[in-house]
Amino acid sequence: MNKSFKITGIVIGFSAMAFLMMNSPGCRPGTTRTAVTGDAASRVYVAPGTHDEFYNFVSGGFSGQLAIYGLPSGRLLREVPVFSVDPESGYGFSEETKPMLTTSHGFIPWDDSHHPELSMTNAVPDGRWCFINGNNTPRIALIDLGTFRTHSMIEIPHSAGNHSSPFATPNTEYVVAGTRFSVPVGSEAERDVPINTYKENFKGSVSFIKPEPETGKMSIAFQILTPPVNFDLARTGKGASDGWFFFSCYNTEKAYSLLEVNASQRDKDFIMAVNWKLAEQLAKEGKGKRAPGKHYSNWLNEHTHTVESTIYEDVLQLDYREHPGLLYFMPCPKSPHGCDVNPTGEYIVGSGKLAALLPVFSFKKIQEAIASKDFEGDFVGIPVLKYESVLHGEVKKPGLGPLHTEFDANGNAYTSFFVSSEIVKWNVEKLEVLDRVPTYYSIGHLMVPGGNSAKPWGKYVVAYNKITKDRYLPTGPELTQSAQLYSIDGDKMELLLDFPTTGEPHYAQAAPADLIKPREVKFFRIEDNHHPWVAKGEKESGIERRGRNVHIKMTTIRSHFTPDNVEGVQLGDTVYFHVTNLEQDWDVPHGFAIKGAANAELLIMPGETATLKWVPTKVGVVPFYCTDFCSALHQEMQGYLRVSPRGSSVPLKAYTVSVDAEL
Ligand SMILES: [Cu+2]
Repeated sequence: MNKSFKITGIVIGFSAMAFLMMNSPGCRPGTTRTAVTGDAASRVYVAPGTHDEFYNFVSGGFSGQLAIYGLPSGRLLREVPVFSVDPESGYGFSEETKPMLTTSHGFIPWDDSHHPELSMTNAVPDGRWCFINGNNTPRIALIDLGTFRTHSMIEIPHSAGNHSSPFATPNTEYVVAGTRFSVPVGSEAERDVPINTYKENFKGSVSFIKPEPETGKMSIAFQILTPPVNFDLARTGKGASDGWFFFSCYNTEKAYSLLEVNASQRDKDFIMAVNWKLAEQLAKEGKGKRAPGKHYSNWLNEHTHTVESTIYEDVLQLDYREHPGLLYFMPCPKSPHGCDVNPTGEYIVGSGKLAALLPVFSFKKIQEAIASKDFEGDFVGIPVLKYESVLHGEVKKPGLGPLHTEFDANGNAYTSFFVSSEIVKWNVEKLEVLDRVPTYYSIGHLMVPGGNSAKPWGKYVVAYNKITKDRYLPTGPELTQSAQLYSIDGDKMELLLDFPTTGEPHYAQAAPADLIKPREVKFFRIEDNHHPWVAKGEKESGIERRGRNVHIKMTTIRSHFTPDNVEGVQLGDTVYFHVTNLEQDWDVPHGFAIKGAANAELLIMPGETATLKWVPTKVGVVPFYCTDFCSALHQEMQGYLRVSPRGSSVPLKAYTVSVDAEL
């Protein structure tokens, strides 16, 4: 594979780098043919009827969702709706799910999701939950891997652009949220300030979110306001560095306009080290202050199948200026993106996306430098450790535009290079480059199964790419984005497979199927359904008028609704269809849709109750039907609802007519 350009042995200036960053994708070879070894197909082939080895949890980027693929096949298994409404499942449209997307700004139907993070036990993914960040209206969501549903979501006050998120501590004590944009925080008067007072009035923040181990409900344990920098990514310490957290920061120039240039002036930005065990202790000792900051914590009650919201009015804040030892800065060249901790926890790799080298920091040296106050000064009151004192070493000339690093279990690191479009394998201890493979085209994050954990499963590295150009059949002005699977079993990486993705595959994690499969919920037990409008059998179905609201308790089972005839609804009424799926078998959802609904369908899982709100707009008889092909008589699964003029004397009734009675 010839590379179309190669720059080695020179330090390129910013403008040249910017030029490359803009233009490199177009410089990729203009062919879809790639050197793939002869047996690549057999190594990704998953025979019909057999399962993939890994689940791959891939962010949808600006789709706001989480997509689930099998590896090594690259087959799309499911798209889990998280931050964006989903008409397919009724997520964000049913009355039960609307509260999940409710925030202090009101109902928000979309977000931009970037980084899936599996919950961990002893710094290894445990297969229970997958977290993901909402970037735009700062939130973190928790997806239950028993149901593959969004189970809880928390809003983060005093944050703007929740990019550096949601990375978990070794036993999922916390997931973090570092703000991408610093903003003025505090009272209205403190927030309504000229933008050019950035240096004086703007603040960054990092928040530590606590998921309750039993329920998955989330709350903000504590928050630290920081100098006005932009946080990009983060990783927890583990093993040797357990108790610490590392955040990459850029814009230490404190620019507030034309960041492309103005935030790229300094040779080095920072990685911020947070002693989170100290912060936790300070919080427990009551050393923080509660600051106003309204935010929602939303949680799916599996017994009522309904999302409940808790509204918090304030948040516990710790002031780093009052608590020396909480935060330290390590200089890191240059606009660091990735900030990744190796499996032992001893080494922290900074990936400065405008840097021509990869610095590797030693946690032991960081601790020694802190103990001996080996500082080169401070940045807005936070001690800055001396670069040379905390450095394990630098990987020289690894490639251009390093972004993100993951690890295997054999002491090797894999770093993505956006500008030179490649994955580079290198040895962490020796800092030697071992191998490099091209990607098509511009790789962002990469992922090794378990590659951020204490025990990587390895086997593959997957590139999550932007800008695919000619890899797939064209689809109009926008082409699909893409992932690429490489084997890392041997000394040399080998490209095995390209697969297209939904949305932007920003980042991903993967875990063995055996860790997830035994957890799967097959159906919800009808006895455990405590929805206020549940009908646990057809006899409990019915209809009730409460003023202008009409509530219909309806059941579904193959292949009919009970009731399926409704009369007495009038124009001006609002009708609530509370539909309980009575099935108690795996994979038998029923759907519900009614003509003219300004809404999506309901897709109701076995044993679940869901509610569709409908406001009729015309007099007449309106059909409703099941949308999910459920049996040979699915087409017969239907009903009628009669709408009469307002004030009509038609009595309200709901019924089903048996064969004997009429036909
Ligand atoms: Cu059906």
